[in-house]
Amino acid sequence: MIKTDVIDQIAFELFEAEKQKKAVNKFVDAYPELDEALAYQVQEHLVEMKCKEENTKRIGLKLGLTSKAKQEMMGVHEPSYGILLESMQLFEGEKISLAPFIHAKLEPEIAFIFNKELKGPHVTVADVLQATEYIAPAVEIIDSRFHGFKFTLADAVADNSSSSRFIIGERFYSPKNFDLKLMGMVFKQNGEVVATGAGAAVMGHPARAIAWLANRLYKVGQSIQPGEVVLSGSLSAAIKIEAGDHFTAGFDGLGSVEAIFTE
Ligand code: 0L1
Ligand code: MG
Repeated sequence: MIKTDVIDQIAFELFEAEKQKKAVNKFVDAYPELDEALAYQVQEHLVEMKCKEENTKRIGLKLGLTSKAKQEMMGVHEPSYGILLESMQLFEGEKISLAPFIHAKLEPEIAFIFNKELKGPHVTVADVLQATEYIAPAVEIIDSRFHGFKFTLADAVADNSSSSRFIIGERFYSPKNFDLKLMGMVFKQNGEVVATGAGAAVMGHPARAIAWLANRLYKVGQSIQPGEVVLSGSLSAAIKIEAGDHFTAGFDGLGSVEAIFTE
């Protein structure tokens, strides 16, 4: 198959999998040519299709696979990124129906909101912190379109890095008063602690993940734009969501963000 056909075919299958709520098998077996570079092209095409269908637009980006444990599990040394669309943003306090998801999980993350363009190839942690207008507590709902969350890095990248929805807490803070690598996090499901973490779980420092993103985007002629939001990557393992669940993710000094789920 020629390259554009492969891109179209995989993007279409992922688009339909999400729409029909029907998981698919990973693609690398059927399409051995699916490497990371091609996967980002599939992701771009998939995002274009979603923007058209949902009449929405890009409002930021997310990082995935930012923890050492997850990278080791996948046999990779780098994180991945995905695109956040306006239609993916949910708000604290609204009850979230599980109806649109295949097998959703929740991740506690730190949201960065930028007031300047962040453009590679030499962005540092200091540059990220300088360009950050605000940080805020956040949770990401991930929902892989692959059976059992079983995929290679290229599959996950094509699937927009398993992105689905996200909620950003309502209070925003300047990053200047925090040491983000030491920021503690307590993740509760129905009042019970299900995970704890610290900022350093995200590549040693959450801003390092953002610097990686800006430098990686440079390779495809892109940058992080002023006003965009970036989700850092999870401070703990993702937790499976069940109907009726009430989650809170509390971050030292930032307060907490909650998410409530129904059938
Ligand atoms: O946000 C994430 O860390 C998810 C990245 C893609 C891999 C996965 O679904 O676990
Ligand atoms: Mg995430």
